[in-house]
Amino acid sequence: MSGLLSVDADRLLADLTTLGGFGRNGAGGVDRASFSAADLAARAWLTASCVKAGLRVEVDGIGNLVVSSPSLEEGIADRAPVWTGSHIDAVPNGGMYDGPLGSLAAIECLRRLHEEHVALERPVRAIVYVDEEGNYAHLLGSSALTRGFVADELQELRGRDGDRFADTFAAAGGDLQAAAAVRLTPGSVHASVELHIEQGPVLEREGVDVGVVSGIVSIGGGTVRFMGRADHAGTTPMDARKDAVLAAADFITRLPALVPRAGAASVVTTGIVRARPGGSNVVAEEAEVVVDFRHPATEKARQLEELISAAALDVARERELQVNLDWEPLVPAAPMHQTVRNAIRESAAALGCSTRDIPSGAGHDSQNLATIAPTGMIFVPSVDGRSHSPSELTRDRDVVHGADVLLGTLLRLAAAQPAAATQDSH
Ligand code: HGY
Ligand code: MN
Ligand code: MN
Repeated sequence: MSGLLSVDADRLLADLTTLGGFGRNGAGGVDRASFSAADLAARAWLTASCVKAGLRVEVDGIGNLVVSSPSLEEGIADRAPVWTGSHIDAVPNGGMYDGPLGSLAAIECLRRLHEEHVALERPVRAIVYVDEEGNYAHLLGSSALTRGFVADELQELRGRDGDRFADTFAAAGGDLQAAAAVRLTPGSVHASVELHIEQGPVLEREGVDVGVVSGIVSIGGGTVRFMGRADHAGTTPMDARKDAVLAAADFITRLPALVPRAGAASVVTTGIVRARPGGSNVVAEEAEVVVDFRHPATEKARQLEELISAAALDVARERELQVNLDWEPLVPAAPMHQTVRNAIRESAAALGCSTRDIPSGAGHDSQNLATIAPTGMIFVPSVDGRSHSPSELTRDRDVVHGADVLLGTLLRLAAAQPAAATQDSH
């Protein structure tokens, strides 16, 4: 890139490959839930490589990593910093770019600023948020920073494998009281920008280098639990059963016809279904369906929750079972801030990268950051639009483009005048 500060491409690509090895499974996917053994090993590797590079790594009360450069912050440490980062936890059998790209690029940008002793008007810090994938709660680490949790809420959280967050977190050295005390005050972050793979087909299909995210969807979800009666599979007549799995199946098959009533942009997913007691010769007593639903507008997502709840209650009433609805708080939709979007566009243009505005159907920590600071996101193309799968792939050229655009954006934000407080409507 002509004369512009750029990332060390080989180092960034090597780090992506190394990080992708933590939790790699036999199918070529990545299993790395936050605070799992693979995640703790990855965090230890990341911390050691940051410290070796002369950076400081702090761990906040919920386990987010905060990476800074002490030398870069001399004389400006008291000013609100520019944050950049993402996550390193993965969905089950996930890919190696969703989260790690933005986390490693953030650290790489900070390393380059540190190495070149770039004079900034405010600190730049790289953040690795915990449990973005919501094994315990949607966007756990950034939610703790922005909306905050009380310790009792954290006590109740369970992972997709049924483990208690409190136990797994404590085993990793965490303390629930400290986790409940990390909430940031508005103004404590000057601006935030996250690099992420698009996880969809648009940029690749249109041959565009960089997506300037306009807004992020509202996400809701939770567990719908049908409670029937355990009976013998051989001796119980079909019309005398209270089969919780049949109720769950009936509920799930009603959802595709239901979602368009909240708008064409609605999506609903039921990726986890659990039956208890789980014997093939036992009529299921309980069936849990974990539901994920989204819409670009928060009010429409709220309407989706009402429609889905009504469907569950209808099924329970018609089949004479009990049903329990346990919804997480809705994560609001977040418009991205014009000041950050402009900085991304300028940075991309300076590098000769083509751009287009693009909405995010995926959730991100940035939608939480947007509630306390001007926030933006940079997307780079996903091959075949695939993500949340071992097939997830972003080309090296696009990895480096994204990281260089991020670096240029950080330079513009860290030297920019304070951004206006209002969020841009997208
Ligand atoms: O689910 C999502 O959209 C994100 O990958 N956590
Ligand atoms: Mn993801
Ligand atoms: Mn992600």
